[in-house]
Amino acid sequence: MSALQQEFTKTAGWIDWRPDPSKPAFTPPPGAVDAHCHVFGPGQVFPYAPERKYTPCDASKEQLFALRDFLGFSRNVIVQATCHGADNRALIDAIAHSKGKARGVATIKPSVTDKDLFMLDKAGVRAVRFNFVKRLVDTLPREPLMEIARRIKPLGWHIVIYFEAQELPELFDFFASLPTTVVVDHMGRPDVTKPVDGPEFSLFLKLMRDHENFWCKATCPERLSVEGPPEYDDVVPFARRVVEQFPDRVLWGADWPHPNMTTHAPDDGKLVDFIPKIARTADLQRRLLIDNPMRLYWPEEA
Ligand code: 0GY
Repeated sequence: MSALQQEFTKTAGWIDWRPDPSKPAFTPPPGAVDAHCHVFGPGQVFPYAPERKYTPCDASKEQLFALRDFLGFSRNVIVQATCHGADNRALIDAIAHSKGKARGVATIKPSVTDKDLFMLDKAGVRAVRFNFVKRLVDTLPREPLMEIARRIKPLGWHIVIYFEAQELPELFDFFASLPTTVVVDHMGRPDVTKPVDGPEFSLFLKLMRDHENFWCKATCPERLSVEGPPEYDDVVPFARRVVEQFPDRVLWGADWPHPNMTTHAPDDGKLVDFIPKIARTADLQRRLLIDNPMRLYWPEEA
């Protein structure tokens, strides 16, 4: 197989995103932000990173914006996925074509220059992502990450961290020492077969409770659920807990195009219908979908 063919061969077992989501029964309030989604390639225009651990199927900005409109959202926060490494061109291109309706979370290397940071900021990036999920990235040394944290702080950016619950005890002190606002992807990926009041999720809640600079995304029932679609009910107690305990520090996102799904292709309409189950009042929904993401990503309009 040639190098070019390899570039476009999707990882075995990977399920494509659904082109035909259902129309959600829940109507997001006007101005709602989908604060966790990705763009992939297209690989012919924005090649995937040589160091990637998986090759996705393409998921373009046009497809993302069409989904945004179909689901009833107004804005996107596009998060750099590991398959693009620290090459943020697809992300920047998507933001540039969003008519101000998208902002981004980039991945950067310690070698990034001040000029690069300035350009990323101008382009609409408002955060960096540190990924600690071992199947997705090689282990990241802490000191260079802390150096990146120090350098992005003056820009007013925050840090998005992605890790799995079993890694939190080891990472806790490092996370607590980060000097900016920190947003945790997918509630720190709890094992939802364990009790919501058990030691594992309690440690995550402690991180949120003791450190007011911590926020989290009440996202990804499709990844965390053991019961599976369409209800993902086993994830509800976890997501409801963070939404109700930290109503001003939670975000929601669809996670389209759902990288690395091997069990099922999530129906994005059903994922939107998860929102009223975890945010049970109009007030909680407004904070989750509008007030909080606007404060973080469009503070000049919030
Ligand atoms: C997600 C999930 C995943 C992948 C990435 O950057 C990535 O490659 O984020 C995952 O496989 O859990 O929701 O962003």
